[in-house]
Amino acid sequence: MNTSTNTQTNAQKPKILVARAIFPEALAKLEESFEVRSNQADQILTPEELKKELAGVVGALVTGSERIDAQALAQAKDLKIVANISVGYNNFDVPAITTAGVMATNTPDVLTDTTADFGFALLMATARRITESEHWIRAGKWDKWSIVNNPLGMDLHGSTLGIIGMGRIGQGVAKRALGFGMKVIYHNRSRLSEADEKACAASYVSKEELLRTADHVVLVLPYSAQSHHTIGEKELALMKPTATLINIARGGIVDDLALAKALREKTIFAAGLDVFEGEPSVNPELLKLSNVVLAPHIASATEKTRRAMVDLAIDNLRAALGGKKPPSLINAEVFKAE
Ligand code: 8YV
Repeated sequence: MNTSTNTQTNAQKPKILVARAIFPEALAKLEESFEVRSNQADQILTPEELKKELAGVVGALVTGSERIDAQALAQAKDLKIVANISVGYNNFDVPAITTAGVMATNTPDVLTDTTADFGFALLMATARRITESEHWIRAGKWDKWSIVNNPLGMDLHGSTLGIIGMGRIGQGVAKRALGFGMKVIYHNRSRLSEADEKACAASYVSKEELLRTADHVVLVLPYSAQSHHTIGEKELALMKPTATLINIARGGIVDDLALAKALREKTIFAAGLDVFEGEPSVNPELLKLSNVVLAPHIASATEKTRRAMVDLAIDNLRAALGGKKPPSLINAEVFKAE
């Protein structure tokens, strides 16, 4: 951990924590207004270290890797805001943060299109066996063009796309599917308005119907105790043997062990995963399989979008510490206008 230099001016500056490495220019800008404890080494803090770092700061920029709960906040008596550099905030125990009187914010909107693009990239790579094909070439196995003995995939055009979780990113995936001539069905906690359904040309169906009829299933729902293992053995058994499953949501939404079994036994065709249970560890059973495309949680990872996420988190932090309502405040009840 580093503390910004120039201790003389630091004496008058509010103290903040930047729990993970961020872009140097963004850090330098923060150092103009704050005394910054920053983790440019990017080593994930242990819960004990995080608790210590949060004690004595008024604001913190964190990511999905930092769990913010009552234990982390136990000594954070001056803390006013925890700004997540992430739209998903399942790393936040929101009731505990609210009880501590701390504002919690996330980074919606700025990553919607980048994440939806990636969902589509993963879907295409999975259905058309792109990474498997590359491994095949690199292993020197491509000796001739062949009608039947080449990696044969599944079509996107003319197929049915099933989206579970139809928030901003889910709707972004649906709109992209229109350009591919796909029929879109979706399942969500609540049905979209007629106008939003029309904009995505998407029809609402039950989860069971979606799993039974979709050729490609994309998961874009937030993680919670209720969405844990939304896709397990029972749900995988409903899917077509020709179907693909794409998870750009969160690890834990899919039972990875049950998925590995379905892929191994080819009861579904293939899967594309950007997120994993217990990541960055990946279930070793998945690593043995060629019909799964693996990505290291990079759906929002373009430079432009990651910069926009950091900037929005900083806007949230500056607003909260300046007595203004942060643009993406999760627990509005904590905000008191000064
Ligand atoms: C983040 C994400 O990069 O925003 C989210 O919910 O999954 C990613 O964009 C990741 O959570 C790290 O904080």
